[in-house]
Amino acid sequence: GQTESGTSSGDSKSSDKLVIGFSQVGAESEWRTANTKSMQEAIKAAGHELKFSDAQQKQENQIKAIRSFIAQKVDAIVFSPVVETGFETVLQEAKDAGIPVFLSDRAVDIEDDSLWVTFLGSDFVEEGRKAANWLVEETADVDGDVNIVELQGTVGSAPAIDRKEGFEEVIADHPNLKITKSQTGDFTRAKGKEVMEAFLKADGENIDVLYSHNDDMAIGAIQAIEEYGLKPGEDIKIIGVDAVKGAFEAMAAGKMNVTVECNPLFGPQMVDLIEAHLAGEEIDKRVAVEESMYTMDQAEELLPTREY
Ligand code: GZL
Repeated sequence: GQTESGTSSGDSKSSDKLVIGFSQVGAESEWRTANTKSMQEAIKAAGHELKFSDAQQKQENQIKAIRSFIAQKVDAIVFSPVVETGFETVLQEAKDAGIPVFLSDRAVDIEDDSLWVTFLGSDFVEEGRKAANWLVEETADVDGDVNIVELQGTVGSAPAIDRKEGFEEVIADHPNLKITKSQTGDFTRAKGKEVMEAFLKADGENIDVLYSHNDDMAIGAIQAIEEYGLKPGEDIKIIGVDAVKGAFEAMAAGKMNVTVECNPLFGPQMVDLIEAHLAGEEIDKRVAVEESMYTMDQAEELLPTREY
């Protein structure tokens, strides 16, 4: 039919076919691979083209990928920064090239927030608070000290910094809850097992709780605890974060006590934000992902419903 100039009747889409560059941290955990899958499927479903880069958790690979997206003149860059610092220069280059950047999952510690359109991701400090609040409840009638060992995520990453901050903020009000050892396991099962083995060797008889910044490291630590001859979930309480399927399986087996959800399935939400921005709509600087917390007694029933 007759149309005004520049519009078309019938099946006009909210936006033309976009070319989106996605610089992903890596494939270090079940969470990460689920997040990648959610983004890939959402971009495909919306009819856009994805240029994907897996940085293998290396900052220099992310910088290279972003420069490559700039050179290819993509319409938008989605970026999950492996650590909070060291990206200012390359983000300025993207801004100078007129390419909007959308922070996914993790934030950067940069004053000039004109270097990104929005940050869509979880509130990691709140996740740390939830983990500690569960432990406060769990140990309410314990008089003596509760010795906690902590497996930190990737050093310098937003989730590692913030999950530690939120947890410590809550236990500060409970002097008998003590973090006796804390070391990074880089968010992987292998490293989590290795560090837990060292914790057990040093002081195995005095560990009451493991607080792990993600489920993958907790699953590695569970293997170490069993090989050491103790019962994970009983002799040592296990707290994880992410709520991946592996955690539900461990909880259903009675080897893990609780996992704080960190939802990776926000691909569709991210595509909506990109399309809205490119269509000229105002976008909030910070968009939080909704999430919960799950305990051992819920695991059996919920396991079949889990999508990641
Ligand atoms: C959290 C994400 C973290 C996950 C880990 O949003 O950045 O990175 O908790 C992953 O499993 O490695």
